[in-house]
Amino acid sequence: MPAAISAAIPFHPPLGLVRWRALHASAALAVLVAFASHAGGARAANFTVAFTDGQGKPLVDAVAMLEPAGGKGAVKPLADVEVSQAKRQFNPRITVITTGTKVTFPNFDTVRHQVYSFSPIKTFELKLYAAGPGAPITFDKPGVAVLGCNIHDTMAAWILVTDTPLFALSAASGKAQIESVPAGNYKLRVWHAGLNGPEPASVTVTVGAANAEQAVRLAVTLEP
Ligand SMILES: [Cu+2]
Repeated sequence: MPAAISAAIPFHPPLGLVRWRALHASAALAVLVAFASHAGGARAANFTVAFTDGQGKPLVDAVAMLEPAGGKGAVKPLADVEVSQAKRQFNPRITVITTGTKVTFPNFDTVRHQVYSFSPIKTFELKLYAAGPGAPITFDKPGVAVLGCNIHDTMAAWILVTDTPLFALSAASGKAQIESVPAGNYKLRVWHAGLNGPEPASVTVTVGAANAEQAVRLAVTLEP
């Protein structure tokens, strides 16, 4: 193995690169060589989306996703994802996972819950259960699953299943930072639980070697 390749490995491996390595070992090697040939190091940058709502205020819990313009590849499932119930609420209320991820629904309340989803990407109902780990559910299709509880009508949560490992959820600042994005052209998709109707149209963005920020305003007026 040439020295340049092993020298490139200590750089933060972009998530997309890890995926590529799993899929096409030879292709990933070629990418690593290309990275090593650039004096500045790995060509990856942080891509931040600054979300605002209909009033122009920072929008929390919005999701930014980058899909390679050349088409989607396979993604690895995430590990140890939980949507718990505590104080008769789901926590977290918004969860983003990659396709194939198993999610458990532990109950930390003394009351029993009955978690369900009628969403087309995953329809399920967990039988009434008391404190405990709950059964894992595998989310094997991309899209949005809306969760509810048959006992407590006010409980609601959303699981967004995506085919790209390049995603981020916005903080209270409205900013969603996707880290270590390999340089290239991407389709930027956005989502928020408070949006009515279909997902907003995607836009094409180019990620280079420098960190970049993109402003996105979503017509969300009410928190979900
Ligand atoms: Cu409940």
